[in-house]
Amino acid sequence: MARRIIICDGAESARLWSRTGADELEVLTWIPREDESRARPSGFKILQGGLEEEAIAKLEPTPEDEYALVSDDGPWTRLAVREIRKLDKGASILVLSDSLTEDDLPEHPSLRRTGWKTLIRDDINEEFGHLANLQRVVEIRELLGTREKVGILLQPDPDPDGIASAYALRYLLGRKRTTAPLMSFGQVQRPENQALCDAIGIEVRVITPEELNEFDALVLVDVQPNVFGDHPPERLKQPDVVIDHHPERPGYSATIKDLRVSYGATASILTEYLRATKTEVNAKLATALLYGIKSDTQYLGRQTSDRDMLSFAYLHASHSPALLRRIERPALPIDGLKALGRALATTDVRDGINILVLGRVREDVIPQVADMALQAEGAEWSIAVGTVGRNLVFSVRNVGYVRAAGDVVRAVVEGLGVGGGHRSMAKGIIPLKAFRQVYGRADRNQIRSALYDAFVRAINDTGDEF
Ligand SMILES: [Mn+2]
Repeated sequence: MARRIIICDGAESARLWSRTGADELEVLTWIPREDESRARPSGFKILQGGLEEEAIAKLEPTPEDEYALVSDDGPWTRLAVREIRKLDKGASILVLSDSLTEDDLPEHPSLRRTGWKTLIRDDINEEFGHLANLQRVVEIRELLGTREKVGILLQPDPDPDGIASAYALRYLLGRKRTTAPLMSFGQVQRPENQALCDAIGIEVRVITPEELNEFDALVLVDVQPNVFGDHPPERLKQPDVVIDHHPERPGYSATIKDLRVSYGATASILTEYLRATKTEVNAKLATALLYGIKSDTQYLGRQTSDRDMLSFAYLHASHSPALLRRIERPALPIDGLKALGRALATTDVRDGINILVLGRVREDVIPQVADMALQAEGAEWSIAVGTVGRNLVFSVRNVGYVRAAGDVVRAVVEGLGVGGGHRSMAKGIIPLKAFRQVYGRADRNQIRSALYDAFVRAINDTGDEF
């Protein structure tokens, strides 16, 4: 178990530390000032031998241990950092001081300064949390710093969480698309995901497994090698870095693995990296990460941890609402708007159901119309239907306190097509051919009345008779 080695400069700081309630993993030491040798603060031991490498070595620190230096004295603190570094060049060090500024402190990559007020326990845990993230970033930067070309690999058909996280990692590494491209074995497909790339200016390169060998380092983000099948390309079995929130999978070894299964999104991990390193987060980056968390947690719904909430709140302060809107509501094509106009002309809410039949439209128009149709007065369900290629495609929304949309859509398409979804959002596809076989025609009126009847049946079916 990693310990926290606390070294206090004088009795006063040690007393304050002990008064706020020390943690059992903490090794409490202090160095008396003049005339203080008999004023032992409770729970603290004198660091025998003073502020020196040998004295600290007697505490038998391991590389996992973290340090806190409590002092308002610049020379004392600089000396302490120097002696600790002799023992462990990469040690994590937290400096607690109100009067020292960053300029008073020595250069050390894994060092953070915070004020006395963080001696209140929740804050100090938070600070150590930042410190652990900082240490992780230092390790990643060290590992990848000398590599010329770093490939950042996402799952095939990358999702917003993966795309935003990879983009943030590249930013954190201070690299450009030429030296750290975002890559996938498959294209970005869903319109919202493409909208994210367009709005932020992110390019995801589609590559073949052979092309992995062109890179001097390989980083997997929001994904682990098993996603690429039971026999992934050899290069994938030894990535340099894996950052993910999915359960750990066997069959590969990575130099650095940061897997946080309790997190709802990888974007929350990257947000913590950015915070810990005090990296400035611009509006584009904040918006991308915010959208990544939002979409992976279904707007902070299921599988959301406190960590996701904190990151979301942090990003919210600097994101761009206009940019987020552009991603979530991609521009409607003019003929889509005309189709919407025709459908709206005959809109009618019956039994809480609002069905809009759009005719032939671009597929991404359909979910946007379904979102809007739910706003009709009295509507508990909205269904937007369009013809795409040889299929009827429909998006379904509900107000949330009724039967789950996914279940309803599965019942509606049973024996006809495919469909599914979540509590309040779902999608279905019925081939026109199958529709005609059952209902004869596939004109607007027929589509509307057939779907209306099918939805009324499915919504009111509680499943009890089975
Ligand atoms: Mn994810």
